[in-house]
Amino acid sequence: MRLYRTTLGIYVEQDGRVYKLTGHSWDELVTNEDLHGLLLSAVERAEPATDFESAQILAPVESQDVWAAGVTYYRSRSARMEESKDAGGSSFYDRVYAAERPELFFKSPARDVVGHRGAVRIRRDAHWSVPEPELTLLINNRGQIIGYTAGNDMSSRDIEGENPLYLPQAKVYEGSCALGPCVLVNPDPLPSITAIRVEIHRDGQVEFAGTTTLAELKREPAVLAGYLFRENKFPAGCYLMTGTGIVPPDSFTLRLGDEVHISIDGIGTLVNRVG
Ligand code: DO4
Ligand code: MG
Repeated sequence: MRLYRTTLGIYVEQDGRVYKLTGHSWDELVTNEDLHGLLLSAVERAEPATDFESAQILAPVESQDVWAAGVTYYRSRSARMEESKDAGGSSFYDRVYAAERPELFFKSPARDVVGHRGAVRIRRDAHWSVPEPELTLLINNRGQIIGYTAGNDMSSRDIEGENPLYLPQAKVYEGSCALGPCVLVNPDPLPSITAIRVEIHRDGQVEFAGTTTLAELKREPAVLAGYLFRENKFPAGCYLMTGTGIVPPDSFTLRLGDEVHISIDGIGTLVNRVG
């Protein structure tokens, strides 16, 4: 079942039909004891909605801040070791990839999350910017993974490569985090064959395309969520991006006007223009 937050309210999609969900705020749904069960019984009682097509999709967020995991794919480890070799990156990225404790960092307050068809941004003081397509977990206030969405962890590679202490500036700025288009509500882990794809469109052509699968993700989503909830409380739940396994070649940098398409099996495609 897929859950959409829109300008006309909250909708559930099941087996190609869309139903309007009334009487619940987004935060109430995220913190419900049994969201999957609630949606199943709502869909059984409801008539298919007729106004979904005229609704504008919003970011699937009310009070959920976004955190992110890093260096969870071998491709990310190698790209970062290379970009930061003058700053000693040949050892610390390798060490965190192998360590028991994952890299976790704060990515975005709820208010700044960009939704499907919104504009993401590249920093004006960066000259090497990339999207990071990431499976993103929706975690309830009890630390349980209740759903999945597609995420874009926009990053400035020159800034993070210069010095690891610049990571927050490379990662956390206005327009740096996009989520959507919906949440796949599924209490079960996703299969390892789940594909994550990105296409970057420029002037009507595909400038870069890449793909990976969850089989390449080194850490279990539940383990990442467990580390995030150690010594932290999230009364409205939160999102956790699980890291990127797709890094464009070093010659690539995003430009204004590019369009980033991130597709994840079972979820759909998140599209954002660089504005
Ligand atoms: O350590 C830098 C950030 C890593 C990251 O965002 C990723 O691997 O996706
Ligand atoms: Mg990332």
